[in-house]
Amino acid sequence: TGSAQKRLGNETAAEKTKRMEWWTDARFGMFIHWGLYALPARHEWVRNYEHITNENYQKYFDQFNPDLFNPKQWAKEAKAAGMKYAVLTTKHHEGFTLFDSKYTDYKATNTQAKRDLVREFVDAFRAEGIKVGFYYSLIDWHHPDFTIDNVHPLRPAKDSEEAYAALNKGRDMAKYRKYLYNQVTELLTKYGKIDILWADFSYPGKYGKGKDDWGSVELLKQIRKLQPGIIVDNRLDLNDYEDGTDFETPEQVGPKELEKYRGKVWETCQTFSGSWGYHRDENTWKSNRKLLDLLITSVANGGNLLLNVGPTARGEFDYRAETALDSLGIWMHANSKSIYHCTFAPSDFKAAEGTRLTYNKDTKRLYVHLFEYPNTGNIALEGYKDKVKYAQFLHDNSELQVDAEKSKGNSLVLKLPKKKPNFEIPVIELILN
Ligand code: H79
Repeated sequence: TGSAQKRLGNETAAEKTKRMEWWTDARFGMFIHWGLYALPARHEWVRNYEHITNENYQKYFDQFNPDLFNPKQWAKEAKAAGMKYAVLTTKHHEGFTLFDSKYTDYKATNTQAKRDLVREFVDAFRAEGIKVGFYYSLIDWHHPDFTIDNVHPLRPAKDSEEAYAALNKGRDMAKYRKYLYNQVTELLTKYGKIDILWADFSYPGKYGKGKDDWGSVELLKQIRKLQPGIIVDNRLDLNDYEDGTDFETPEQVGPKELEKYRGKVWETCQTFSGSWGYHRDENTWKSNRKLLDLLITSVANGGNLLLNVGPTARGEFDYRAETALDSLGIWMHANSKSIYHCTFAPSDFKAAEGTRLTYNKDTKRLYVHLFEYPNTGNIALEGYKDKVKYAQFLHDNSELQVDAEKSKGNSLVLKLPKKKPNFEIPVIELILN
């Protein structure tokens, strides 16, 4: 059967499915990107894009003062939007830690915030019954031992061995590797049960970094040992291992692209406006319809959506994020049964034009999402005729009658009100035989 794939542990496929069950059921989570980059407010990669030195970035550390930080409010808003888990940037590429690490001084505790912000996040979200995840950047543009590579803010203008060697005198990745290992160990020992670790990211190549730079094999073994139930993303560059990491992470891809992931275990992460950190001036905010599309299309292809908020430097969600979350919450309040514990439909159901299907295999319910609302007073569902016991709108359990005259052959024609219900994307719930 070909060459046996490398393995790290001895978990069976069934055990993995069981370990991940809460996560695949949840379908919808909140990503939170918060760090010093909230102050410049022009992208979390600002250090990289503008080639900023440690010295010139220091002003953001000095000025960091999140006087309105209230993670209980964040947790309430996540919950109201229907999100079941949240993943916070404990450290992003800039290297600043929101937690109190004993391995660095470059941490929230030493700013005007004067406290461990990760601790407060964990407590607040757990109190709302939301699972907690830690994003941890493998990349670190602040650490003195992190070697300058082709993604570093201080990279040479032109790639050459000599240029990198000159820049990297005195830098030692073995020391950084130890630092990374120590901080991940802190995160997974000091905050109780952690549900997700979201490591970010690898870019193997001549002037890039991958599993040997991070010590990924040893790191993942430590992660599994400290938190046996944890779910780990696939960005540690361990794809050679059959039982390496847990899920794929298509980032900022469109709904069409998500169809390719059907049958895999995956989560797409998406921003509201393009950047992940708070960006004051971006005017590329996704519409509510687009956000719903991403959520529904994720579930319709068997995946999760991790939707990002970038809180401001004062520690609040800005009004554009709040408005978007509110509107998702209104839809989810009425329609979340088509999301939680759902996946793609059995193959004998074809999605009618303008619809997307999700399916709950335990309740045997099929959900028809009306992306285009028919103005004809009915909808024809080809091939559904003998498979459906009862039809209703999901948001109010109002019956949708069969139009017996129009239902010819295998076609099931349902009568719909001429006027579209007051939801961007109404959902028909079909109770199957
Ligand atoms: O934290 C958020 C982003 O800041 C981070 N991941 C999300 C969750 C992220 N930003 N960009 N990316 C991940 C992908 C970056 C790809 C590129 Fe490249 C960096 C393209 C060019 C520079 C990879 C590295 C390919 C070439 C070098």
